[in-house]
Amino acid sequence: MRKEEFSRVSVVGLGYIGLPTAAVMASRGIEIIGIDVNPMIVETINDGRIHIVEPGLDDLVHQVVRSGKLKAYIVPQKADVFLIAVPTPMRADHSPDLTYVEKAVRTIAPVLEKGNLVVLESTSPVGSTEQLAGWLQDMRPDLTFPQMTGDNADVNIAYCPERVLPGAVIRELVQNDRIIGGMTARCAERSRALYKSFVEGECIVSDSRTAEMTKLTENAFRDVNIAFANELSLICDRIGINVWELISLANRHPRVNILKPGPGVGGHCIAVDPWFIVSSAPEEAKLILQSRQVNDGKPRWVVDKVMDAIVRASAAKGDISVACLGLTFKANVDDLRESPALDIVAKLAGKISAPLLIVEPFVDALPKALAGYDNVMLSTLPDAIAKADVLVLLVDHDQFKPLTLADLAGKELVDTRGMVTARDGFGVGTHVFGSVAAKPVQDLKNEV
Ligand code: SAJ
Repeated sequence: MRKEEFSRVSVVGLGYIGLPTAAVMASRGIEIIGIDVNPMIVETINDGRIHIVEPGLDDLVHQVVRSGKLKAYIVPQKADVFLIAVPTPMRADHSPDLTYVEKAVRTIAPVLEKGNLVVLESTSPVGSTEQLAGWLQDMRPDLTFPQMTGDNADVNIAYCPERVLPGAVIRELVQNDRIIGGMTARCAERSRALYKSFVEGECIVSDSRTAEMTKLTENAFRDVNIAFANELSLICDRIGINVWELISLANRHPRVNILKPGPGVGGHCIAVDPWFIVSSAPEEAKLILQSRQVNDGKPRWVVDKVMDAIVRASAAKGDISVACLGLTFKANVDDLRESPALDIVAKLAGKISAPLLIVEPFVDALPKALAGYDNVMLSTLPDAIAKADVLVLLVDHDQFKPLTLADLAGKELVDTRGMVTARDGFGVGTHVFGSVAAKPVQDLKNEV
């Protein structure tokens, strides 16, 4: 496969995955046509700027737009390859919604030509790549597709799931291994050649259904393991053990590696993808379903703990203020999608009339879910620490890490991430302390 066959690649969907992928490929000298339905996004990118926060992406996009290798459009353009990276959300009943994939297919169908390669990157339920091929067949009866003529098809189709970690996308795009699921051997080989033009990790070939399930499995694995940690945190709270100490000790075993409890699981991936497995095999996916329920139940549990802390603080001090540190779904990103922290703050806002100060270095304004509450306001970290009687640590942003127990003396503390509870070794019980006796943890070097 010669490199010049992919001299022009169209990336459909310029979001958290599409834009970094487009920019990295463009930086390798490939002409990239970015397509997005949002005129604001197209304009921002063509200006050399970005609409999301991702370390290193700003500079890269600026550079490739200036060199002319990346240009964004609203209308589709002809290309050698079409790479689809659009959202695949979940419906209210937890079933997958492929509407955006279908729209992307509708967008590219008119400009598709013999010799093209179409690659789906969006996280999708098993069978979606074949579904995409079926839609293309209906829309372009003049062309042949892999399900019709196998390796002799006019258009090749493959599935290659993204697997980059938000916050480390640029590095992981290049370094991670990729799984490439071709509808036929030729589809897989052509896609492999495409990815090898910018991926330093291995590109491993499989069929499209296995590749789809691989992606879902990776995120379900993480969800199940986080659920184990979250369940432990509930158990430890019940029986008066510091879960952070417990995990750090258990992880000293050479074959144990427990993840971190937290306020719940957020983001558009891990909180969603396991449901795609559950909806494909509801009878069999029992552990995966249970893990989703454990993780989804955690925000409610944290809210109950905060309410208990509020009751204690009010009894001791009368009028009190509450501060919540962090709204995003995890540390050092600006992403609020499926954020348990935001969910917890919104639930608290609906329950209390005391001032609720929010510290979130990655947002400039309160999100919609918190608008309309007079007692909820954005605050700075020093201001929140000075005023709060109840402090809720929800996201372990780097900006919050220097906080010590001494800074928080005299406050009720709900530390959902073990930010100070794990490091400073304080507290019987998992999340709530201040009212319980201190129990030093001697050795937390083996961080969880
Ligand atoms: N979390 C915990 N405890 C942990 C680890 C994570 O509570 O020990 C929480 C986080 O705070 C967050 C959620 O889980 O709310 C997910 O965060 P994450 O960092 O584990 O994962 P994501 O959603 O940012 O990215 C995941 C990654 N998948 C895996 O690690 C298997 C990434 O590689 C995928 O590309 C991404 O999903 C995706 O797009 O599917």
